[in-house]
Amino acid sequence: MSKKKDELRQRDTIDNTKEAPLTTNQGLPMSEDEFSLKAGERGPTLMEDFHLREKITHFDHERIPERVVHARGFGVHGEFELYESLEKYTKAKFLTEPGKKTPVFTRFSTVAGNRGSMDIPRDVRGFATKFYTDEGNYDLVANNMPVFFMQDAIKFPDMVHAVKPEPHNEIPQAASAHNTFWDWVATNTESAHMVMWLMSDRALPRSYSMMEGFGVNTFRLVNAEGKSHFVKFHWKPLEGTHSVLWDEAQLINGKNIDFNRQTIWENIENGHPAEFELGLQVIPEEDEFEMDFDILDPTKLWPEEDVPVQIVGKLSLNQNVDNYFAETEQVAFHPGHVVPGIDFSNDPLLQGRLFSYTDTQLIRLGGPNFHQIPINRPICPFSNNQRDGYHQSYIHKGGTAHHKNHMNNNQPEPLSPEKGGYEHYNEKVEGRKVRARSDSFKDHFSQAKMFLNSLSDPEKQHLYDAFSFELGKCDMEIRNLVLKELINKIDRDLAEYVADQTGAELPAENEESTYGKSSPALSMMNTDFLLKTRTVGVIVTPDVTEDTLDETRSKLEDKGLQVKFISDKMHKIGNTVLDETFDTVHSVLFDSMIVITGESELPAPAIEQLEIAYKHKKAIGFGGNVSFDKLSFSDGEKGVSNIETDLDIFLDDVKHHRVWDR
Ligand code: HDE
Repeated sequence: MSKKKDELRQRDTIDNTKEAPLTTNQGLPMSEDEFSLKAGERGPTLMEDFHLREKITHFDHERIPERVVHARGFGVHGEFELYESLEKYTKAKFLTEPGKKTPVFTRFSTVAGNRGSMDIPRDVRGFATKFYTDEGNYDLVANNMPVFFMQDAIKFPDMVHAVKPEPHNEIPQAASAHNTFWDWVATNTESAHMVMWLMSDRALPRSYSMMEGFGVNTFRLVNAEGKSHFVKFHWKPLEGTHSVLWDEAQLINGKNIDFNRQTIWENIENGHPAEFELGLQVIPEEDEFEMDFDILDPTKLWPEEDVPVQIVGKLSLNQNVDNYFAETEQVAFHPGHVVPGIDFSNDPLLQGRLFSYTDTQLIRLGGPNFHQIPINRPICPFSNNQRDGYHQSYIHKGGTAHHKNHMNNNQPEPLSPEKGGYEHYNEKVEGRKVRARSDSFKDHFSQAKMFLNSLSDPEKQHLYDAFSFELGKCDMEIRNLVLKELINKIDRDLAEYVADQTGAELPAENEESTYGKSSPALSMMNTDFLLKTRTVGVIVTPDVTEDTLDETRSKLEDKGLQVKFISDKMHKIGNTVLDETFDTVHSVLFDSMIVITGESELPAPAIEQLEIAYKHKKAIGFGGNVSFDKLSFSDGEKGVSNIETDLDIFLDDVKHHRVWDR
């Protein structure tokens, strides 16, 4: 983290780890903080007890409204480093000085669930980053899916009402609702492409550092000469893009509701930053109409094979917050927080977003001065004539608060574009006022089909099963509606499968999209694979030796794996106390499992957990005298290897995330 940011945070820190007297909020040291002031030891409490009143009143007001969407989030500090100058596209300073490091704060989130909900529901993930640039804060408010449910912001409240728990009984929590969501989807088929992403494994990220980020909306980059390019922003995770299985997600949510946030927290504490590269897809303004879809349509992605992603810099999230509420909860993002050289397109979803974010902060953070909260403050100087309001924390000196002025030499003074003042892109716009949508937005199914065409077999099967699961929760009327209006118009095979699985009616006519294109970049099989940050649970019986434990740990940790020893109790073997028991963890919480025994037999929970790891296609290693008698698999099967003789094979299986062809 840059020095500047540290200094800024320093100013607003109360360090409770240091010795200090306990005071009231007015600074009055108190001699007592356990007993309220009473008339006699057994008597009534006195109204004059200002300390009690202050403490309880503050407590009563400790909660603020959670975000209406993206309520459950997890924030991390870091920095962004630019690889090479992008001056041919933009004049944004943080994107034109090679090697320039900009402090950032990123908040990952789920969308539908409330603040206390689980980490791995089937849901979209938010990926919002605030860049504290020298020219003001720039926010890249992204998701882990490149498209959205609708083409026009006016539909957002309807969609959110439909996707959140149903209004009469508040079921289901965190995931997309049943009847209401699918009713909305079937009656608003522009959602078809996004729904394919939501039913895919992308909705179940293994880790926040193993998912892509997409700015979704089309933005504009403007260079010093005033030339404009349309742009889509991407984050590419260095650890690759990987997901858990649906069955696994459901078990993880029960065993550790904080799975994703704990993973990133612990990785950072262990010195493994979450790393992503920033990518840009750029289309010159004059090529606006060259694609077979409208590039302003947020339900369409730009296939990476047609418009390559240029990698331009690296995001390294390397520092956990000091305080969740002060930082993660109070951070306020807005796609309208831009810097010179970054501008907007007429994407009708983006246009609505530009209104919504400030509006929501006013209610959530309680007034117009939320930009003064330390996590939201620019680190460059800022000044204007805005004054007063709730929670004003600056003391503005001087006798004027108006522009233009003579009294204060016209300060603060707007800067010309040449000197760095923001200038809106001089786009020519004309038209009649209409409530309508361009015909170029009318194709709802081609890219939904392209997404399906691009998946590997296991990914496709997971998507088929996800549709069947989700529609299986709906009334028959809704299942039939979704099959008829949506699925049958994307893919007949998918429609047949879901109809068969859910007992719904298969539409008589095949109306599937005939779009034949595929985009290999959309399959997670074509992503990067890294061993770093992968975890292994090592089941041991109490009769293994300390030497075996030491040797196993060091050879696995040497390769970057994170190791936990598990047994029926946290046995002390030599000087080593085992890390976990079959109750405190489960194989669903690890990427891979190893089992090592002495002469004793495997206990029942070990067998259960190994069977589940096997079912979830995880790499399984073994050592010592393990007997496979009570297991349904054995030595020699794919993804089951002896770590004493074939460690490299085991590690390769772990690195490749799953043994799909087992
Ligand atoms: Fe948001 N969105 N959004 N959104 N969004 C919010 O702002 C909204 C959309 C995204 O970690 C809210 O501060 C509208 C697309 C993220 O704090 C709210 C529309 C994308 C976050 C809001 C969209 C996003 C939000 C709720 C359609 C992907 C979490 C709390 C017109 C690019 C930011 C808040 C954080 C949060 C409105 C669509 C991403 C209500 C009206 C598309 C990552 O202002």
